[in-house]
Amino acid sequence: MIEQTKISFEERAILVGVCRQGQTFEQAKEYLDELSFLSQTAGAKPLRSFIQKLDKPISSTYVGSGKLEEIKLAIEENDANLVIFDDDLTPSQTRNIDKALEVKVIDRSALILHIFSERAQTAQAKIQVELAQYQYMLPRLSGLWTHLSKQRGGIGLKGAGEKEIETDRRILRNRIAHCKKELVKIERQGETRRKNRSSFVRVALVGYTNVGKSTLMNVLSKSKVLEENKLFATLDTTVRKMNFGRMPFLLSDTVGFIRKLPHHLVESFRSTLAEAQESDILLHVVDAAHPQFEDQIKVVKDTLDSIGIKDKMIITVFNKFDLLDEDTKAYIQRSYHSIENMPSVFISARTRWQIDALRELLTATIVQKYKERPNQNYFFLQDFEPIEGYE
Ligand SMILES: Nc1nc2c(ncn2[C@@H]2O[C@H](COP(=O)(O)OP(=O)(O)OP(=O)(O)O)[C@@H](O)[C@H]2O)c(=O)[nH]1
Ligand SMILES: [Mg+2]
Repeated sequence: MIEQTKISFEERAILVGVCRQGQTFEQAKEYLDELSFLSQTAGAKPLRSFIQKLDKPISSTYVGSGKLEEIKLAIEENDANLVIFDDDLTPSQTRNIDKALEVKVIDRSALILHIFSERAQTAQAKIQVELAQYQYMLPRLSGLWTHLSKQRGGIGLKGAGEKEIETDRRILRNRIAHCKKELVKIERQGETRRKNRSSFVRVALVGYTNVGKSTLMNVLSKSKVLEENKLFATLDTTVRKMNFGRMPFLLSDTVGFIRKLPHHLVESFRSTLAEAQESDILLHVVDAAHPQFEDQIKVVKDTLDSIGIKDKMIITVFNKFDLLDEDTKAYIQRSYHSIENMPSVFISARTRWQIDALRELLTATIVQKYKERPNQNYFFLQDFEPIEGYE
């Protein structure tokens, strides 16, 4: 029965968010644009958006009853069959909204988990997502039962009692334990692989989703990892051994971040992010053409912090400069010349503009990192020409 809760995403969706105290309406609108992009990535068609100005979401129904009526009307007018809320809903909110709207209701976390589950390729990513999904479902089981009894026309399910819910809870707990065990096995292999690489300086690309990390990986390494105008194109870490001149190092591309990333997902992706954790240098890629890029920088920093990635050498790479006018370029270059005393570069991975400047800075930083290593004789650094002849 637990499998039945999967959502099919050929849907016509209405989006709902709250503009909180301290937020501008413009910000709330951009957040909802992101939710719209997420729902399209999931395969749904966003038709209308609703934002209500509130100090914080209402505990019983997230938005007020008047707004719910408006939404109900919009559902009828647009023949919508899905409503997506921009925040996590409590089980009782889900139940109440469900009753009022009589269509499928999901929250932002469920949407992100769905996208991750569709995109996961490797055994590790699949189990990581599965684990996060079960953890998400566990406290929400009673709400899910109400959903299911409706979806199936109620036959044989109406009045599902605590007993059935308890059985499901037990099943979920068993599955969670099983996933965790499987992950430990896979992670052990990963650890060995990473240890074998430890003689090289390691560089990891990190950043908000869709900023151009994979595109930059392809430009720098001449490899071909998936780059797409979709959120969360990359879920698995790719590592490439590279040479700038005769100097070897490892470059890795990994999963992007987003605001309000479900915390279970962050937890279960910890091992995927180990590559970033153990790297010597982070290239923090920023989409300079995104209206909320400052917010995104903060989300990335906070997420890195929350998984214990601190005190790293970070080069901030402001990407997509080809999309900016001259004034904005000058403003960003002036304002972000360095961040916390660490350098920034301004590039376009698409047009290759200033890629050489990035290589130059990266080369110097890698050389420095090799030199800092105790008791290591890096012969290739002796007569290393930082720029000429790199591959
Ligand atoms: N205009 C412009 N577009 C770019 C640039 N770099 C990347 N893009 C586009 O941005 C989109 C996202 O690129 P990706 O490289 O997949 O981004 P990512 O950060 O790896 O995204 P996820 O893996 O989804 O987190 C693609 O459509 C790229 O073509 C750039 O310098 N300029
Ligand atoms: Mg990517």
